[in-house]
Amino acid sequence: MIQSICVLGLGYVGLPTAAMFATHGKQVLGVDIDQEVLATLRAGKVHLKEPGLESLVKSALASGRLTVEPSPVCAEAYVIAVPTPLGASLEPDMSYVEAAAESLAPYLRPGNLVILESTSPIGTTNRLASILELSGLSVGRDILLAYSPERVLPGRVLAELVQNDRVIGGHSPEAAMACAELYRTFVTGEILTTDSATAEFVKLMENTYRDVNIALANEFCRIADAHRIDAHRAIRLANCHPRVDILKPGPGVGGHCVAVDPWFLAHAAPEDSRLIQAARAVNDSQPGYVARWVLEALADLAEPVIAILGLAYKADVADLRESPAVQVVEALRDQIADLRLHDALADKLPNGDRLDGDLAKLLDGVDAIVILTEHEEYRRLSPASPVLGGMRGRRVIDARDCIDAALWTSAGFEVRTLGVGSRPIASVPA
Ligand code: SAJ
Repeated sequence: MIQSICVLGLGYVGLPTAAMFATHGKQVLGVDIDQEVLATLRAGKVHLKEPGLESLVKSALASGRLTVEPSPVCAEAYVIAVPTPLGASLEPDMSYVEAAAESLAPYLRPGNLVILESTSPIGTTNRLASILELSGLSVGRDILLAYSPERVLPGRVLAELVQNDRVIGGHSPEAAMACAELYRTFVTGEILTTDSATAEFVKLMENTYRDVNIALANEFCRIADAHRIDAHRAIRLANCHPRVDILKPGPGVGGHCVAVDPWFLAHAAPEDSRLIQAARAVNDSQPGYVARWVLEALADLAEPVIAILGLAYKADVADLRESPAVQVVEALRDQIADLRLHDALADKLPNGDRLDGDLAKLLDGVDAIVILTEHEEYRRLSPASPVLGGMRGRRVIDARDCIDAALWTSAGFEVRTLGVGSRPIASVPA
């Protein structure tokens, strides 16, 4: 039974995983090269906004079962959970994974289990074997190697880490079994084992499926706009079919997973991934489409004062990484002189500019509200709310179909909803 674990990478996946192992009886060393991350954790804080994470990490640290350091030590198992971003030409950047694997070479001992968690291109786990063998040990004979990707939704990470079924791929069947046994420490979902290449493919399939589905929803939205049909009503009705599950149109696809993972497949098989690449093109063009749609909805206002509500890449997270809402704002900036930005959860922009959290103050004198991310605070906003009292105009432009248009209309607001019968005018600059 493995008792000591070293987790490399204390980000959105590595930190919850390290704390989960530590609070389930394992002795865990969390390793991160970012001194600020280590200092934050040692101060009993966490650098990520995830419900429940701070208290889980604090209890893991207080128990002494979780410690954090800048470099690994000898352990029975190693979990690599470092970033796998895209390079400048949309190629997978595996440098963090390779560096993490190289850093293990001095510490590996016979009987060790090495687990890759980072979402990676097909074949990565097998390629890691040659890096790990720089230790002089043989993968398969001396050490075991497996792939165990996460399937957790930001905002529900701790619950989903435990409850979700997990796919684990082994460099060898023995490695898959050993890895499955280790994750049964806290996973109550089913653990499904296979080979590493299949598990790598499965992970990429899951997020690519979502990206293609969202692209379809976004195209349906554009067609509905052109034909003055309510796309959301049509999608709800189509989803009544027992085998149809169309997702929601919006300003685009953000985050570091769904917008990234399809490129791992496209890079591996450029000639066999035309649909995948076309879906990426649709989703990447959606912020521009939505910006034109917003401008069309404001075309009758001279010198409008506009409030943007929601900058995070999705609802109820504070993460602005690759946010389509931020891209829409960038597209609007040179068309709207007075653009005020608010996010219910994030307190600063990617460039570090601080955001004013006082919504009432921000809305004072505003002609129109544009909702780009459907945080709960906005979904629950009543048209009678006093924070709206200082507005100069009564227009709400809802890019997420997240408010009750009938309720707001009856309260004297003019509501425009993306996908409900209005099409961007072609003359507006792209
Ligand atoms: N989106 C739509 N319409 C939809 C659903 C999503 O426009 O109907 C947009 C969102 O606004 C967002 C983007 O797509 O911009 C992606 O959101 P998502 O909820 O589909 O997925 P993510 O990006 O939160 O993916 C996360 C990832 N996990 C982590 O970041 C730790 C991913 O690896 C997981 O597989 C995924 O959650 C999941 O659903 O499990």
